[in-house]
Amino acid sequence: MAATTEKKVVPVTEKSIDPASQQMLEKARQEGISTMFDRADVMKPCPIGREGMCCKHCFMGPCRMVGKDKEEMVGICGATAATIAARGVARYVAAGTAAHSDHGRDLAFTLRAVAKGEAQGFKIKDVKKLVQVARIMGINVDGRKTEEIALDVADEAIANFGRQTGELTYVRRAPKKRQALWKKYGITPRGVDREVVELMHRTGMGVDQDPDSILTSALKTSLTDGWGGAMLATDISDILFGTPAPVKANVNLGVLKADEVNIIVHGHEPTLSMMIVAAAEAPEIVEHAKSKGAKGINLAGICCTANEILVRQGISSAGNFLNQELAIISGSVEAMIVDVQCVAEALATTVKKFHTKLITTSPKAKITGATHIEYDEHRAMDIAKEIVKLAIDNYPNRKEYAIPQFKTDVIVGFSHEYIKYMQGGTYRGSFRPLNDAIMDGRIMGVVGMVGCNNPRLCQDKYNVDLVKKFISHDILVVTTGCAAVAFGKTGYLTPEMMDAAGPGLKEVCEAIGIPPVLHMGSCVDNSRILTVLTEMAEEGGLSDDIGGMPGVGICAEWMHEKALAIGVYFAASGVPVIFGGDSIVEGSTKVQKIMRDTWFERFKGSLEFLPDPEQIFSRTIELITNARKALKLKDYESGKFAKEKVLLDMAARREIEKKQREEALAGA
Ligand code: CUV
Ligand code: SF4
Repeated sequence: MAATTEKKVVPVTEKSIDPASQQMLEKARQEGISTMFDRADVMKPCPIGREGMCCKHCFMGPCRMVGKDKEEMVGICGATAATIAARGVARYVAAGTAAHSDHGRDLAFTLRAVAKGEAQGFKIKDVKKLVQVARIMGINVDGRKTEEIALDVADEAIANFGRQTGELTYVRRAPKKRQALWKKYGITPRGVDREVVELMHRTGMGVDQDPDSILTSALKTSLTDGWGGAMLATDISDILFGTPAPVKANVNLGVLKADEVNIIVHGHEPTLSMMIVAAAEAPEIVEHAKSKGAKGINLAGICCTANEILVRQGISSAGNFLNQELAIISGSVEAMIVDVQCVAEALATTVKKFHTKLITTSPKAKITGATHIEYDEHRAMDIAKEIVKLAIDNYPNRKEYAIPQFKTDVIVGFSHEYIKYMQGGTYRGSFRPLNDAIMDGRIMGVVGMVGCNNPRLCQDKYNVDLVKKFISHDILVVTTGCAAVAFGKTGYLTPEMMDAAGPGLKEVCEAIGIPPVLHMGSCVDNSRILTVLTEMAEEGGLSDDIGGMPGVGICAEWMHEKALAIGVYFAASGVPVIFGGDSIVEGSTKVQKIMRDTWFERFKGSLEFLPDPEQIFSRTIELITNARKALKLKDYESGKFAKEKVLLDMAARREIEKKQREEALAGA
């Protein structure tokens, strides 16, 4: 009977909590277009690989550990389940580190070209940041030209990749205690390339075969991401394109426009997209768009290319990872321009049903069926204009389209510099107010919520469920990447959302005028969170190291290997980290214990996997409570605190008002 063979279709409401996504997914299904959402139901994950129990590091295998006794099993070479699971994690970390670091390396070369006057259309936008970075690097700045300093900074940055001995430059930025701990356990990183290559070597057939040793090496390599490639990417992007400060923008598919040429930039790098922003504003280009019957050019982003231009220029974001196919399915996108990372190959098939042009631009990332227009920083502006023109010329080809009418207001762009500034201004900016608020229990702790969408989980649901609970428990949330966009779509990135926060957090948000959830940028900008934690440690009153802070890192809907590299470098830096979804080391309790318990004993940072948001929440509260206890901070008890606080607030406010009146009278 036909009915039994028909696959049960999962309702769109179980696929995403985002009404725009639901609407586009409905459209896709009606038009018979396949998406990641639906393919996730058809393509069941390999259960062996999913729990870290498949090894394919040599051709005697692949060897699979299955069944009840898998932890007692060995591969043909004798590799244990624990070794296999640890090697799996390590290779994820190597690949993730490579991705962020290659991105950072390209930016360093761009800075070099700019310093030498060879990069068309680029200039150094934030000289103050350049000087600040140069000082950290130990580069002389006195009486020197901007370009000279920039060239030295670029060369020092580039040296971090190929460095064979010594230390990564930014190791010195970490709290002293952290540096000592890294030394003690032998994980002070050398150069990025060296650590990635070594980790690939170690995890090959017949090399490092002690799970603890393999995982220690993964910690070391991940540090070249957080304190290397990613941190350099953040700093150099700030130097070239400006350090973010709060800016208003819109988020979600509703940012696409009916009567304008819609161009989407997608991927991770800011360089070409920044140039496209400029190209789309050039008078002759705008004129050209009008000559084709469009009212103008509308630029929007997806994934972290979006975050880069969102936090710096207020360019709208059309959404996060799972929105990429949906934007095209709206039928309203003239061109989608992609660079590197998180670009689904499926786009090449999806665009065939529409007029959309898919344009690849990185020499590292080509997709069969896409138009390749290669980016070259020496001719960046010319290339940007060529691409925008191509999109404009495609506007008359637009047929039927349906733009979901959902978009939200957001305030984004909380760089660590701005977070410091907002707590006291240019001269008195410090982390004192934040530390004080944590010490006296107005803020219970800080949680970093980062990472992707994953079609195996209902889009945005896990992140949003958690953020709601955190802020109502007076936990300040800092966020990046696709998680940040999820919070944007649901309204959490507006100051008005302070009403959903607990009384203590609300008071702090009110005093400074900030949302309870701070969008700090793209995935490489997770390095900003490391800087914030370091400054909090140096400010005093809490822990004198990143380790021991009442803070937790959460990656609830992750999918990319980069996310795992981030999780591991946070652990190595002293932050307990929780990942959502299934555990990639489910098959080995030994490896789970090393990553959760042994790492915590050594580094006060850890990585664990919890599938259920409820569990993630209660574990987070437990970790923060334990940290507060160890620091002997005032008890935080939600509820009791809330009541006390309200009374106190009323009395305190009356007291302040009385004082103000008296002062005013005295002055008059
Ligand atoms: Ni990296 S967060 S899907 S784009 S890595 Fe890509 Fe930023 Fe995840 Fe999102
Ligand atoms: Fe099997 Fe060992 Fe080869 Fe892995 S390295 S595939 S466990 S023989």
